[in-house]
Amino acid sequence: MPKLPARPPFKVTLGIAAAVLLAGTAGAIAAGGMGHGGPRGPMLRALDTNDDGRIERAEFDAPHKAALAEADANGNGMLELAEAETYMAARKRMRREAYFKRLDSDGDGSLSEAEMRKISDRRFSRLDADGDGELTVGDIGGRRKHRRHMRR
Ligand SMILES: [Ca+2]
Ligand SMILES: [Ca+2]
Ligand SMILES: [Ca+2]
Repeated sequence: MPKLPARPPFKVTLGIAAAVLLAGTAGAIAAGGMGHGGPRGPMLRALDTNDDGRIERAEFDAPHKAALAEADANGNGMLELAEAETYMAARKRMRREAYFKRLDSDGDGSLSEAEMRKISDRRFSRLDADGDGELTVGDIGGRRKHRRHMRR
């Protein structure tokens, strides 16, 4: 019988899966989204595990495999609907929590008016294309041509 290289069991990648989950990497890729940082930045650096500045196919696939391993609660190597739902719900919750923590700059577990004000400040300045402190049809219309975030 020809000796084939043994397929690494999914369990091996569970540690990576946890790290990837925390970084939000696998989900971002799986969803086809690149986040606000664009296709570069922390996400790609996280993928480049051998640090050579390129994402090899194996590096690209690793988070997907890891995500499957993480989501495959009964360990049968397949993703059932219930497993996928649980996994995605958990990811969503983590993302919301991370977002909340980012906004909660004093870390007291609640958002004050000043902290919430930062959200609207940020949205406003994104929309205010010419930076004059007012939103005009020109700001918003002009922006829409170049940016996709208006769809959100
Ligand atoms: Ca690499
Ligand atoms: Ca399964
Ligand atoms: Ca706070």
